Amino acid sequence: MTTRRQFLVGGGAALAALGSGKMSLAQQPKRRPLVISTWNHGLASNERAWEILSQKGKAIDAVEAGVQVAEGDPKVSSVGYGGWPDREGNVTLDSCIMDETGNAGSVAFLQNFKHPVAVARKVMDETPHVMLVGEGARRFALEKGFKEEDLLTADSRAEWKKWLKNAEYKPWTPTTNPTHDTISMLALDQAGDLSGSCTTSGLAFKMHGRVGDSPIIGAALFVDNEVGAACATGVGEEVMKTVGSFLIVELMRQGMSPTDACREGVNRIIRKNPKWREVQVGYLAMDRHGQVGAFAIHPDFQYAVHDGNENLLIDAEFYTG
Ligand code: SD4
Repeated sequence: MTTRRQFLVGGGAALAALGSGKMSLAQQPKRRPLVISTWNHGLASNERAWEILSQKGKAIDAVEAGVQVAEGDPKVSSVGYGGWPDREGNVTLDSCIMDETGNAGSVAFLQNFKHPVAVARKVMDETPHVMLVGEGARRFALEKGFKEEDLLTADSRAEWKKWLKNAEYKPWTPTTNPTHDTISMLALDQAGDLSGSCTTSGLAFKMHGRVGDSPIIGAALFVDNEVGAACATGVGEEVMKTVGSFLIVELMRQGMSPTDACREGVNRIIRKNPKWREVQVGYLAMDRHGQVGAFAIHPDFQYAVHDGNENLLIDAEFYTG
């Protein structure tokens, strides 16, 4: 029988067991550097991050460079260039980044820049603020030398035209749009520092101006170097309402394993929202020792883990009632 796990690149049983949550905490190797990211486009993004981590680079540089691979790939229909547009045909981007000191930068509702995560990094490094949105974010990006470009591709325009025929809006569910996947990434570097990033074009065919969880520190991403880091993908409204990534890091602080903390993050959504069956959310977490975990509402969530020996795509555990 063909299982998703046969997509593993490399094939290490240890990493696979770790990802499945079937390995006890005591059994999990304490490793660094390490990088994890959401969905199968995480594999290529992890490779780029690894180039930096393996040369003793900083986690913050690795997570910024890593997700730019997905941002620049026109085949990834939910991030950056080639991302599916809003109802009016505009590709609008949300992104954030957070480092080991608790510094963070973020952009929301940004249009026409291929690498919003790089703009978010500049917000973090070169302004006294955390978040810039819309026109202000655009002006800032131009000042910093980023070039505007049309991010709609022939394929994403065709998808939008197809959608316009019925113009029926349903937030993404696993069965209606399995390809709609944000990239979120967490890394632990050789020095033992954690960082994370997240970047997306958001839910396809959303209302113009809609901002999801992806640029919201504490929702789609949170890093606390003393404890660990967490990140999210899926229907952002659910993640925002439960402040998912912050919750998961706080649960790890109280002693929960990364997998158990992610499971509780999902349980919060399920307990609060009677329509939880209609939405997908997936969480990833990593503690400061390099132990990782993941959990999703529905079964289709995969994540990529690179520890230098292997770069594996792993099926996350999911809610079974
Ligand atoms: C959003 N969280 O804009 C993003 C979408 C996403 O996989 O993660 N899709 O709500």
